[in-house]
Amino acid sequence: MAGAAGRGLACGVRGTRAGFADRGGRVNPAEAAAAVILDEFLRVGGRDVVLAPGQRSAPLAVAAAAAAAEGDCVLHVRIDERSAAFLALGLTRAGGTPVLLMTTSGSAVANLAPAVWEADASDLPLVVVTADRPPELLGVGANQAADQVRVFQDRVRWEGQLEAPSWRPGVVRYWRSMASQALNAATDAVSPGPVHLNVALREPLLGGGAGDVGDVGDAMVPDDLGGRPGGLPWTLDARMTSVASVAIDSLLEALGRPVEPTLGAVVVGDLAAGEPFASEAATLADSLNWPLLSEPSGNAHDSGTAVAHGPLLAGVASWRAAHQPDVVVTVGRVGLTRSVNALIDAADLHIAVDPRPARTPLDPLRSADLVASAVPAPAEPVRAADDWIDGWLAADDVAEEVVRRALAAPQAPPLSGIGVARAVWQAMASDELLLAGASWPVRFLDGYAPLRALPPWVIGNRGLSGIDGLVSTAVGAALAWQRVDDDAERGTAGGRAVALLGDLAFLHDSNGLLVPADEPAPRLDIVVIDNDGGGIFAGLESSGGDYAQHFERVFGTPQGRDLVAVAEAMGVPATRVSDLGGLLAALSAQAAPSERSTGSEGLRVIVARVGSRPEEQALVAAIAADLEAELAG
Ligand SMILES: Cc1ncc(C[n+]2csc(CCOP(=O)(O)OP(=O)(O)O)c2C)c(N)n1
Repeated sequence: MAGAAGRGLACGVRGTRAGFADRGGRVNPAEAAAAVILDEFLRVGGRDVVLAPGQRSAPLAVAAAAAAAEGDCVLHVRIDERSAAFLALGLTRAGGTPVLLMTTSGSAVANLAPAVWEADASDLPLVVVTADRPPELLGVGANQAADQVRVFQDRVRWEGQLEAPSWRPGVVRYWRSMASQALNAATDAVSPGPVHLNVALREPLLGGGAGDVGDVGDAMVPDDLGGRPGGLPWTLDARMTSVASVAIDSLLEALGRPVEPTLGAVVVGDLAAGEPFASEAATLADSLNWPLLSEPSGNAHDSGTAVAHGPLLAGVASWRAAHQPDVVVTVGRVGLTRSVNALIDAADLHIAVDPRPARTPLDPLRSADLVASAVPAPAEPVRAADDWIDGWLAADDVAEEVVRRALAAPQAPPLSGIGVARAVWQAMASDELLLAGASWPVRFLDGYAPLRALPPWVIGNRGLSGIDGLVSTAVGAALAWQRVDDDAERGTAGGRAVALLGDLAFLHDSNGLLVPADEPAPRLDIVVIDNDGGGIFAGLESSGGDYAQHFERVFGTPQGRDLVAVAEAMGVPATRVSDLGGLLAALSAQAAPSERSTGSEGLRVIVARVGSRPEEQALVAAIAADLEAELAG
């Protein structure tokens, strides 16, 4: 349910007469409709508005700029719609509130698709408002006119077509209701996610004059353009669901299993920020003596049974066979590594916890015996004997030692992707935010980062694991994070953000570095693991045998660019480091910008020039081989 925030526009809509007084009592209905949409957004606690410029969307742009000038919203303007959309995604991912994303018509709208897809897969309340041509201009070759109806298909939870605003009785109620429906669908208690309001806009788009610009008479337009009193949204959706947790012994009974000490494990995957699942999963594992394996963005650590190197241990087939859990409880979206997938698949019983009751269950291996909406509560009779968890924890210590040894070995490159991921993880404070990029970066954190008592909060675009839009997502997430109040689920917040990206991901979204001078400035370090190309493919089937001859051209795709120069061309300071000392110095040198800094001040790129992709792959293989030998010995 959208919270009754009791806020709204200070100008423009509430106290409309004052807001539009300088128009001689005449109000352009397109401007009024835009202000009403924005007002409803603020009434549900929305704050950030992301805008890409255009002419057809002028009423939306003018309304947002006026509201931002009054301090009613925070406006972010970007020229590239794909980047703008990922910026909005990052803002809502780290900030937890809906974000309004507004563009002009035509191909601009198509550029939003990647972020809308990710928002769909990650259940994030991205509120897309697109300007459209009125019906008479569609299908006749009019300029910048495309069919925008159902452009996002089933990837949005709700879509509405707002008819071109004109003054007629009841029209304000219609605008408010449409905006309210969109916002309620985006923030739905059961199935939140992206929504699309497509707004036909007819000329004149701004100002007074002829055409549809009408008189503001009492009969037509009430003083506040018809908003609910007390700053409430037009329709408050109170259809809450509270999901009760069922104890693990009851679930075992329901599945016809004995209630007795059970060898189990808890695997935590990606979860939307702020959900209580991470701490509940940790409590379950702790109480049952079950190992706790958390993917980076699962953020579950707070258990004496937490295991840092689960993917490495599960990758040693002989060890896994001897330590295979009978029951695995997965929480959220799991599936980052093949080895942990194998562990889940081989369990007798798989209980999958999916916080999204209205959607197809998160069960990537189709192995779940039971799907639950809440993490099961622990039950004492199910608790495993100490030697079960002791075996896992002892092996985890061995794995940590093996990783350290491999990184320090003379044949290891002076700087490796694994070394960079570990150093970043260990250098960060608990009030900081870490965006783990797709491909190797997130997997290096998953398999190789050690346990930490007070780790940073980790996010990633794990809905679709795209390497697109990651710079923009990080910028948005940093901006939201830096003003999140302390939150029990995330520890403290408010500190610096760091993004850990591969070089191709960085280049893919280099437009995200364009933060104009007047825009809110993120405190963000982007650490690029520069192995010149797609490293992860080196470990897959595509690199070997007959496939090897074309590997570099069609998989590795080295771009051979100077990434420091790329960043600097975008106005972002950058440094290159080639050893661990240099990286740590660069990470600690980050200067906090002043409160009022804007643009790319506070944004920094650290290019970590690591060993070659084959060298990194050799390091991965050496660690696996050494671990296998140690665990066998
Ligand atoms: C939008 C998108 N396009 C393509 C892919 C497929 N893909 C996965 S990893 C990868 C290479 C990434 O290279 P880089 O960012 O340098 O990271 P590294 O593999 O070196 O860790 C590609 C192209 C993807 N995940 N998302």
